[in-house]
Amino acid sequence: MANGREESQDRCRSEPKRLEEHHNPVIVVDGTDIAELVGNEAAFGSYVDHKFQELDRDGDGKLSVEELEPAIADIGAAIGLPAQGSSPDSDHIYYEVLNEFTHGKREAVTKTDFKEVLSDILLGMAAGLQRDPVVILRIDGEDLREFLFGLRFEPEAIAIFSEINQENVPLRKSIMMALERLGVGHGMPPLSDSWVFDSIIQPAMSHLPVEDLGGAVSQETFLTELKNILGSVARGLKDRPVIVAHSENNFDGSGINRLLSNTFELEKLLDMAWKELPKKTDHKASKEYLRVALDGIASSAGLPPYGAISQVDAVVNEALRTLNADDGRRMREGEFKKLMTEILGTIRLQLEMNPISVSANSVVHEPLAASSSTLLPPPAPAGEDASSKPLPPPSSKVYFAHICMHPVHVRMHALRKEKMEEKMP
Ligand SMILES: [Ca+2]
Repeated sequence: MANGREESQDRCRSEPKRLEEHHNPVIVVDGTDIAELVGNEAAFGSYVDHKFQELDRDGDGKLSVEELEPAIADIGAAIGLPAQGSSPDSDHIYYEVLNEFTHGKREAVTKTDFKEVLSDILLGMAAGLQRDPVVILRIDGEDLREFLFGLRFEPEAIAIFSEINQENVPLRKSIMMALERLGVGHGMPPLSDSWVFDSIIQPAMSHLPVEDLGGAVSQETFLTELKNILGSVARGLKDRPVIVAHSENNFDGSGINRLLSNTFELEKLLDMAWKELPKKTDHKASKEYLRVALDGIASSAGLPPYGAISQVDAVVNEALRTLNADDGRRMREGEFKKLMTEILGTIRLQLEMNPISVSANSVVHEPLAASSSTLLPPPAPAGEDASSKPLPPPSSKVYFAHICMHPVHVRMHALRKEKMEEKMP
């Protein structure tokens, strides 16, 4: 058991262990502001009025599919999707969002519908952010300098070197490999971002020969060069700080645990899930639909939607296989509920033994000139002392990591279900 935990921590060892210990200004985006806006009847009403008027270009009191386009594009931008038409995966989400507005009919939308769907989308985002807040970090070289001149540097650098050295790599490549092993926890911005790479990393490495001549680098040269380059990266970051949106998702079975210990909620969810399954005249449903049913209650069980995180998918698949849930037979309601509970229990056990941790860092580029056109209110700093230096409000990219894991339509559907449940006696 302990072994599994260690492995999973090891996988994200380059991530900050305790973000609050960073002395850089930190903002936590947890969806509170969005939820407050939507929850404030008057404010949200006038917000919708204004937005609707802006979108209804021909002034007929309805939004045609064409007039909805800018709103859909805004939502796409707010959740960090690439522009429409650039990828089939994201276009699918655009399509889903449009369908939410038009109820799949591609007809003009009234203000009431518009308000309802917009509120669902925003609350869906808020719920996702509340569950997994995004932390906005300002990386300005201070943490990197602290790492460089602190006690951690030498042992960590030597450990990295011995790992790299097994492959006998030359100087430039070994430095690149070392930089890739350092993360936000060391005060390094994500190298995968092309702006960071071109503007911060490349200039710091410019004194190294472009072509790696000679053979494997010695430990001494490696340590000296790494120190030089990190010092130079820290200076670069001081002049051009990088804003990073950091999010972490832990799947450790605790969500399933909560659900399983609340028999009332569990029963309600399973009732709903059963009702939605297609059945034959004998009132039996095929086991093929177990996966769909499971996906439907995923958010209530603290699980990502199926297909979002492969490690979690593997755990789910294994649970279904172990319980013969994919034998294609048909089941009655009682059997369905029993099986679902067993599947959840198996997934919980597996996640408790081997928790899965996923983290994402994305660089926030635009200083939000575009925020006036976006559908989201700008978040405020978390706590007064959290921002000694003013931070630009986070841009659309902030939401990117989330949406990868919780596609907006999945969350909206989960929310709809909650609403339906509330209405139920
Ligand atoms: Ca119109």
